[in-house]
Amino acid sequence: MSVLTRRLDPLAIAAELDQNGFACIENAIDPKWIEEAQSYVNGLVSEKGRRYFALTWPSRNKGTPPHTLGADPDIQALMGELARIGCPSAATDEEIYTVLRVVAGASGEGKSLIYHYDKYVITALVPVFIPPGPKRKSGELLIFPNKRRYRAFAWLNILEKAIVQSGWYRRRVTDKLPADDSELDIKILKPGNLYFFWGYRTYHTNFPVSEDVVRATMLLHHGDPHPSSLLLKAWKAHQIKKESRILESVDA
Ligand SMILES: O=C(O)CCC(=O)C(=O)O
Ligand SMILES: [Fe+2]
Repeated sequence: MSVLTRRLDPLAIAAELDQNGFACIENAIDPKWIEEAQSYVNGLVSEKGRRYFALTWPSRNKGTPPHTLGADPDIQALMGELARIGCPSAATDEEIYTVLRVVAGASGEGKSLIYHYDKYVITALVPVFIPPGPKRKSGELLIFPNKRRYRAFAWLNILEKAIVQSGWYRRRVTDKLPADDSELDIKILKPGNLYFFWGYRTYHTNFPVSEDVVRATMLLHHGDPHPSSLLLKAWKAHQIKKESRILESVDA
């Protein structure tokens, strides 16, 4: 059985992302999965202590909720479609990149307001624990949707990110945040819902999380607009071909 409660239409989601920069699919995640993911995270928190941690590729641990999610064929197909619609030239042959992000305790403070663009075309966000709480203190997601286009060159992306993800730039953005929430695109998330945004194009971050609560999200990223190994891959394929030709001629 799929982790998704129903079939989702990638074209409709992509259209919404182009228009509004964000999509919320209500009750898209099987409640049973949420329950299992919550007890999985609780286990991790009691094992690691109340601090910030992020597990990369948690989906590779078989028998865990992150694996069930990452290995779900419907989710894989949806992520592939969305990545191709968002950026037709992006590489989508890689395994979906997953992160389980847990913010708990005082160390979460330093991990907030770190504005960034994701490396991949599409970001899917699956909330596991979302604390209720005071405004701008419960890890709310803040987005500046579809702020940039795909950059034609990887080096341009690197250069741009070096600027807009630098300490002074981030501090400036924070200093200039309007006090009025209605002037900002703040997303209040809810476990059970599934959220999407164009991660590569959307400048985004999280507000701090007060010390006494736990916030946990599963992130899925897919579609590499700058597959660095494209040239390398082509060269390798060429080498293999050349080699087989050599072998053929030796055999002959
Ligand atoms: O946990 C979240 O709400 C988003 C985190 C994020 O942007 C990321 O891990 O790339
Ligand atoms: Fe992100």
